[in-house]
Amino acid sequence: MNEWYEKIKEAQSVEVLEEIRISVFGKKGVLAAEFAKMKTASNEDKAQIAKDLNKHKQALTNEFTAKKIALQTQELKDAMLAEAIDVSLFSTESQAGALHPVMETMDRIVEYFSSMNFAVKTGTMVEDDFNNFEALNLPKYHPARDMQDTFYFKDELLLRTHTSPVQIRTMMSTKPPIRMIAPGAVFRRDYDLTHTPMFHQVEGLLVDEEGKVSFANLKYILEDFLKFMFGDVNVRFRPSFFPFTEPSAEVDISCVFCKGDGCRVCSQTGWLEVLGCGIVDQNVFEAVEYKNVSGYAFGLGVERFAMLIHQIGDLRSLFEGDIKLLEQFQ
Ligand code: 2NL
Repeated sequence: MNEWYEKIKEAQSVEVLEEIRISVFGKKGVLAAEFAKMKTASNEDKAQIAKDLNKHKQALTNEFTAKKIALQTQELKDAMLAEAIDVSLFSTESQAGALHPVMETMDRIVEYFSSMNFAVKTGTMVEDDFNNFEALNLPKYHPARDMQDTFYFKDELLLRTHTSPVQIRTMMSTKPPIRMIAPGAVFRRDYDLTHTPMFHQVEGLLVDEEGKVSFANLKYILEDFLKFMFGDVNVRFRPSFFPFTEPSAEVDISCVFCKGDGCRVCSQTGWLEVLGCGIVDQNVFEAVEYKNVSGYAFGLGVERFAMLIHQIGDLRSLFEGDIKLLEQFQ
């Protein structure tokens, strides 16, 4: 009998203890076997055997019950530890949004010109023929007005092809001097590797008394602006043509990819075109009935700036809303 006290004491799990219980207290267990021996015992011995066996039965039951409670308590403790949730841990990371690279670039452009005291003005995307074309020295039958290039509604309404109408409307409603930029979405019927039907522009306009505004003023501010945007780059002005400025120039920066050595992006020239600008054509001032003034203006494509700043190869990837692209700009 005594060995069973040891076995109960040393049981390592509830299952092992259960096997012991069956071996001791079960129908075919040791206690049953011992009690069975009473049948063949003499009458004098019977009482003593029964007394001893009942003492063991009681003692083993006490041992068993105590051990079972101890083992169950321990197993519950182990399970709780193993499955525990540490409420002091940080939760799994949630996805934070971020500004789209085009908007971030636009904000930086606005930041520069705001610091130079340019007012920021916006208008509507649906415009009319006068403000989008006529006032900008783009008369009827000018090729830029072609149905192929412009989204037209009925009644001479259209989607603005540049943000210049914001500047025309400002001049129509405000006396000079003017110092403003017009950031916003513009629309052209164009879709390929380097063109999307909607893109963003920032146009600038400065108007003051006749003789007060020079090409040198324009060169200074654009050079300073481009260094603010692209860092330590070289800047050059090339003669060009726009209907609304005379003289006009296109502005290049030294290639941000090859630093001017020549590569695929700059077509081996070492230069990247980033801006158009010029001295405001007198025909524009006539259209808005401004007299005895001079001014400069410029225009740029924000997507192109964003691509050069972030080294993005394909313009269209800016518009696909692919989370894998956007995640890189957190
Ligand atoms: C370009 C060129 C340019 C302008 C925009 C302008 C506006 C008024 C009067 C005169 Cl109200 N000019 N805007 C002038 C020169 C160039 O943009 O390449 N844009 C992407």
